[in-house]
Amino acid sequence: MENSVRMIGVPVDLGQEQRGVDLGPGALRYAGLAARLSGLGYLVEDMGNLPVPVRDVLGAEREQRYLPSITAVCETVYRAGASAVAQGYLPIFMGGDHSMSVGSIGGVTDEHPAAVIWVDAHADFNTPQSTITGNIHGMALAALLGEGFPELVDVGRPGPKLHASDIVIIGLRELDPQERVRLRESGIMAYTMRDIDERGMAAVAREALGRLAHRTRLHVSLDLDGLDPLEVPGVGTTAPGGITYREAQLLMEIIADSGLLSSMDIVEINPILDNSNRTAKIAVELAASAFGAAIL
Ligand code: B3U
Ligand code: MN
Ligand code: MN
Repeated sequence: MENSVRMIGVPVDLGQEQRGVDLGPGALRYAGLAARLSGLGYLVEDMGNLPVPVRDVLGAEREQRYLPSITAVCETVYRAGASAVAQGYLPIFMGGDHSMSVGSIGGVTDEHPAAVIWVDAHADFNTPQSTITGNIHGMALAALLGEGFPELVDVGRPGPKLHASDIVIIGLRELDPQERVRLRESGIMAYTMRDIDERGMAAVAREALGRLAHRTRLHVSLDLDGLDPLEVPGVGTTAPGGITYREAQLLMEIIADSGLLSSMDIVEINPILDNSNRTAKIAVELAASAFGAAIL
């Protein structure tokens, strides 16, 4: 793939209730993301943060779960992603919460389709009807498939951005009741923690890539809550029994071997809940592995 990386900060915290996720881009910068990737031989450009409204001044939107602002942010993210790809960069979107992926994945598929590996404890497959919390970060994947708020479905270009067959979820362990039914009916392949426990991450990762082999570009959407909260305490919605650091490393290394990685999201890091920026440091190591940092 290309040899130039563009870091794009998206300090959005409007898709969920915890404060602090907006500090994710800074945490990744302080953890040395740019230096780590340039050490691997990439040309790294940090374009700074995209403008995101501060929730404290959005009182009037609270009832709407900040849908207008999230939509506007995702439109901006979409354009940044589409132009990064058009200019030959591999974009890394630094969240912020997972709602920003409506823009990032929309944008990177503006010209060419891509497959998506969605690493997450959750499926983010709710609609406004199925959600219990009302949080829009729990609806991001559904919106990318054309379901839910029309404003989100139509970010960047009208309609769905992905087919069910373009997606695999890895690390799944928490679903809302109606979300479970929706996910089953969608045909999306999801590897749960049980699959990883029974079969091992190597088998899961290879099978996942095999299912996505009809695409020549791969976007990795890394929600840090897919990992075990004992290893990454700095996330807002923790779910016990997650992917270990070693399993996550192996997944990223197998992704690197595919040579298909074309873009990445790193989302849901909450430095306020973290322990000395540990979660962002782990995310930097995982990104480095995905971008080809093998030991030998
Ligand atoms: N499914 C729940 C919980 C959740 C989704 N994404 C995260 N948490 N991080 C919801 O709110 O839709
Ligand atoms: Mn998520
Ligand atoms: Mn999650």
